Amino acid sequence: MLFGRNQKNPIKIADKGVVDWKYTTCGYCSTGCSIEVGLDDKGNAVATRGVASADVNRGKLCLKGIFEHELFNIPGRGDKPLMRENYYDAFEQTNWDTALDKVADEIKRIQSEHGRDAFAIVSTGQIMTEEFYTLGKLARGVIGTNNYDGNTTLCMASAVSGYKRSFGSDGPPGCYDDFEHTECLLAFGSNLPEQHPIIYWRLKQALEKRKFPVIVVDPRVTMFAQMADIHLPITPGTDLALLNSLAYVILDEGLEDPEYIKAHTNGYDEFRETVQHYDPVSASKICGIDEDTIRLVARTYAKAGKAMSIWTMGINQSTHGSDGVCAINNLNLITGNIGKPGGTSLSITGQCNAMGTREWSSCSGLPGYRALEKEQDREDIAKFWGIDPEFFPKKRGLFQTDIFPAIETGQIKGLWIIATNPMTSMSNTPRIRKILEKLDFLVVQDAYQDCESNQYANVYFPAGVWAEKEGCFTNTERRVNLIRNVIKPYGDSKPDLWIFNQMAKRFEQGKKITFPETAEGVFDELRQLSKGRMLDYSGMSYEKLETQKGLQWPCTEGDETGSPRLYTDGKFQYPDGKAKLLALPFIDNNEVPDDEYPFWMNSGRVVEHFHTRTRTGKVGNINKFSPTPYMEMNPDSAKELGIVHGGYARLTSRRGDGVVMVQLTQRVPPNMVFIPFHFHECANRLSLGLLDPHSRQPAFKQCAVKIEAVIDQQAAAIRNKEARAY
Ligand SMILES: Nc1nc2c(c(=O)[nH]1)N[C@H]1C(S)=C(S)[C@@H](COP(=O)(O)OP(=O)(O)OC[C@H]3O[C@@H](n4cnc5c(=O)[nH]c(N)nc54)[C@H](O)[C@@H]3O)O[C@H]1N2
Ligand SMILES: Nc1nc2c(c(=O)[nH]1)N[C@H]1C(S)=C(S)[C@@H](COP(=O)(O)OP(=O)(O)OC[C@H]3O[C@@H](n4cnc5c(=O)[nH]c(N)nc54)[C@H](O)[C@@H]3O)O[C@H]1N2
Ligand code: SF4
Ligand SMILES: [Mo]
Repeated sequence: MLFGRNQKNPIKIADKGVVDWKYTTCGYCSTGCSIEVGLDDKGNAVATRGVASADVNRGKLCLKGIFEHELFNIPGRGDKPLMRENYYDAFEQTNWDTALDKVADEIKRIQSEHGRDAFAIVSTGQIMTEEFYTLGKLARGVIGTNNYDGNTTLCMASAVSGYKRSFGSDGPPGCYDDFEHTECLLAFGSNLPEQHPIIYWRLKQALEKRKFPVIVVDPRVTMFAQMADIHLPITPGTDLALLNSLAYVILDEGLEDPEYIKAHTNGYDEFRETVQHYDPVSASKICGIDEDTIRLVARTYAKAGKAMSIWTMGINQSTHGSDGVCAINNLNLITGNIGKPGGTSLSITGQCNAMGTREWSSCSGLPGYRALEKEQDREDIAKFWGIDPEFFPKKRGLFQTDIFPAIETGQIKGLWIIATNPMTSMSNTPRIRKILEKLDFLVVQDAYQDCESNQYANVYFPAGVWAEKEGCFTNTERRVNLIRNVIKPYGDSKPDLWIFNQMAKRFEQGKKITFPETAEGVFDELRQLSKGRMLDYSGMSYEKLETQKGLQWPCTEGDETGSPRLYTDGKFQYPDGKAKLLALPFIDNNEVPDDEYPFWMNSGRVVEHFHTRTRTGKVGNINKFSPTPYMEMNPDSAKELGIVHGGYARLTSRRGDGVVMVQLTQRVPPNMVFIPFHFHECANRLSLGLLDPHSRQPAFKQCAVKIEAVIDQQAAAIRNKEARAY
């Protein structure tokens, strides 16, 4: 007789009928995993697998990558361009020429009636670098609007701003290989196991070979916090006070690296003066971490010899996000932990190509980390594009989070949204809805026509998605990866590059500038424009990117391969080559819980979903893990309010309300709830999103709510349906 496992059927791996595997790169998060998509004999994408020889993922993929081939042909994809007079009319299908002509005419009309900047463009971190560069050329060189920005203002803006303030330039200095060398890892507001599962796997690999302390700062007991040696459950929005206090202990106990400070930094005296106010006893009252733990962490970090910090949205999405980033950089500068293996200040990026937009989209300036404010940069780009430098503005225009209020005040009349879904992803969506309704003209360019923002569009452009196109993404560690075109775009949708090129042809300026038709042709312009610069691409080619599975910039002409780290020689991008130690007083300016709204509302992500779920919400094998809007709540607080596990609750903030299912868990403290922001029905109907003064990034993670049990589940369901309809 057979027992146990012998009784079971043997595992069979389904034969998907793959006849060809094609190389590409994952299009979700910024980890940058190399993927192969399997095609059957009819050319359908039927499977995905990780590429074993890729340095980033070494054959591994996370849940989202494993099912990525399913996103091409799912409900909601845009097939034909759509048009309508008013957003409340029904859309009608049209052809590309009519839709493109209409948009070009509306842009020209709005600009001639209200000025060039009255038409705004908001893009993304999720199209190819070549597409970003082309859009920048179109926005800055052809249409000529200065109100051009991207959703990276919701995401990486604080990191960009912090790097610029500390080091004189954007550019994450470290890499994943730093885990193999470090003696201490300090992570702020990052849930690596869920949000960057393969970077986390790289960390675990390093830890298996060699033990080193892992310290996680997060108000929730995340999966990352659970594996950490020390978890610091910080009071939301107070990381800056903690960081100043770590610096206090390091200086007070003489644990700093005086030679490094002297040789490579400016501003020490003022910095020292400011951190004097953050002794551990005073700081613990602000940040909620006891003074002994602050001392222990400071000593562990400073004495490690090689220590690295990583951070993500827990830092960036805060009213002092930029200061938080600078404070992390301060910590690494005073301990001499920049540019050495295992010693770095590494911002973990978000979207697959949030880096590419920073480098090449011209959103905040001009391509290749050039600035509108610099005459030489304006002249160089104008010459390269063949236009008059006077066509460029002399300073950057509004950030995404200021563009929307400028629509409210009537300063901006028309908007083009590309590969982002602000109707779900921006804070205070009841206000965003009114703003979108107020526009004279809205065009939405998205791979999925059912994204919420499209409900307010006059014209919809159906775009190709991910491997329906060709081009590059830059990942967290500055690695430029290639996305090969695996299958042709769905229906009559078109690559974003094609759409931008067609639009350019409809403008006078567009006839002066040349627009390469292929992604590789555009890449060649990037190589030329990057030569000799910090982000040098001149040693790269598509072929080399494919054979080496990505190359890290700088990669100079003649170089066999890329460079894993920046600032290895201690020379920074400020004119005198020194980094800045910045004095950063903590100002408490958040909306905090009070008697009326007694809970913190924290928001973020879960492993199975990506952002506004236009993709993962429709992939059955992923959506099944969390198909319903829900929140994490502490069982003790739930009991007091008569709320049960699996029941429903209504949350109300000063902006709006939302109904969610309740998951009881000790992951959150009694005075906090955590809501995955993936669902349109909840998090951002409530969030406040106060802005960081430097980066203009919203504090998505801090606001106050009240909570009540919802007994009538049917009423809750109707409520959510209504919320969706808006
Ligand atoms: N599965 C999945 N992966 C993704 C994404 C996705 O949507 N789904 N999105 C990608 C993108 S664009 C991004 S930007 C990244 C985001 O990646 P992460 O930033 O790691 O993810 P979040 O869940 O937004 O936030 C991380 C943590 O910040 C904590 N936090 C909240 N407030 C504070 C605070 O005041 N201080 C500190 N120290 N921590 C705080 C939260 O409790 C949360 O656990 O993920 C990328 N990867
Ligand atoms: N409360 C709260 N809100 C948040 C956050 C939070 O932590 N809490 N996080 C913020 C962060 S970090 C981010 S990055 C934003 C993300 O916010 P969004 O950018 O609004 O989210 P996505 O769902 O990724 O939107 C991308 C859109 O592009 C489309 N798309 C995908 N690929 C392509 C393509 O190749 N071409 C075109 N044309 N379209 C494409 C998708 O269908 C989707 O509609 O959300 C922010 N909002
Ligand atoms: S870790 Fe990120 S890049 Fe890698 S497979 Fe998952 S979603 Fe894709
Ligand atoms: Mo992000």
